[in-house]
Amino acid sequence: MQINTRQFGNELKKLGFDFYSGVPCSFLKDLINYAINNCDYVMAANEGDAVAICAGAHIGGRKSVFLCQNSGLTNATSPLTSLNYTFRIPVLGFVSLRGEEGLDDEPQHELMGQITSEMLDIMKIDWEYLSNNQEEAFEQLKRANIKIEQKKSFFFIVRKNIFVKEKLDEQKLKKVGCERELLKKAEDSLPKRMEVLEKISKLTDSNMINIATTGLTGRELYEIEDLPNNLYMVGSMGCVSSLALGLAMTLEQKNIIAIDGDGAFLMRMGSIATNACYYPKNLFHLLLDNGSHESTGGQRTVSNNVDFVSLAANVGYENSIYLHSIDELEIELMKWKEKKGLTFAYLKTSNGVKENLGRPKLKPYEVKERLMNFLRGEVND
Ligand SMILES: Cc1ncc(C[n+]2csc(CCOP(=O)(O)OP(=O)(O)O)c2C)c(N)n1
Repeated sequence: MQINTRQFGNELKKLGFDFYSGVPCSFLKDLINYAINNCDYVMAANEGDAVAICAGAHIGGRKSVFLCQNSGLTNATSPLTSLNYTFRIPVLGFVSLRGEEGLDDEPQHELMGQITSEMLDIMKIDWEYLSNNQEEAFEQLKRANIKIEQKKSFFFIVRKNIFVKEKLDEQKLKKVGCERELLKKAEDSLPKRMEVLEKISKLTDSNMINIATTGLTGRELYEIEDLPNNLYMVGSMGCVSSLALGLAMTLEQKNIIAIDGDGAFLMRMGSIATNACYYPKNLFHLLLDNGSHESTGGQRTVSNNVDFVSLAANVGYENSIYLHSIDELEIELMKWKEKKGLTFAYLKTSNGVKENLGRPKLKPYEVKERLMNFLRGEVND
């Protein structure tokens, strides 16, 4: 028996799931093809990015589906454990079961075939094997939806040959290119990260949402002013712009600011190609480069040879700008609010942290709930 992929996808749609992100697996290709043909589907560079994109879409009010091969589940563990779990952000997952015992499969899938369900158990994610009986599978979807409504992630493990063939329509990905690239032309003024964040906080209006990367950036933004339109992404290092992408795609009227660090940016650099490919015009991606992992003791990152502005320009960010000072940041941010366009802005900063820097008193999920209420217009700043 097999599931009619189109009817299954439509059933998911009826339950509200129409935003997908993932990295393909041949066992899931028909469901992925359905999603690409009929829903919003973001082709992520890495499964971890996909999880964060889905999380952003959830915060923006969409019900999202994550798809991956079981080999890719390993790439997704950081955001599943330190973003979804920590922030109580549910995602409906479909993970294939390559390497299932008894299946003649490739050697690289052997171990994952044995531990896929255990990995989900360890991550405290509820799961079921997806039935190949369509009626049963629809019932499973209903049960999964209840979990999602309860803000708990739920995964289906998908064996071989479950889905009926669904052809892939021609994919139209727009060729994007950088229209405005501004390279370094003066000395860097090297402000402290806290000074930059103070400026951003001052410029924040009720249409702007600030998402701060892992570590000191979030703590400092919190310390400056704990706004309901801030999110401090305490874990899932490297996922800030992916989460911001999901949010920007679902809330096109809001201005989303992703505040990144060089260590975090380098950890998931493939994500910038995805950001550029979907070119949300309401995303401003700011990279504060202090050349180090300051949050963990100031160890050097490998950013010193990287030309980030050219990099972002070459993957297709519409604007890629070298900032030399906080004043330039203000000018560019104000300009962007008027003109929009996916923007990468780069500012070198110097190290130095305030003594007794606080940590958010609210729990991460409370910060997220507050942001979601804010977005629904239920909280005023
Ligand atoms: C996946 C993962 N690896 C490592 C860490 C530990 N960690 C937290 S913050 C941080 C440094 C981040 O560096 P950067 O993005 O440059 O920001 P900075 O600390 O300099 O502000 C590290 C390594 C983590 N939270 N998650």
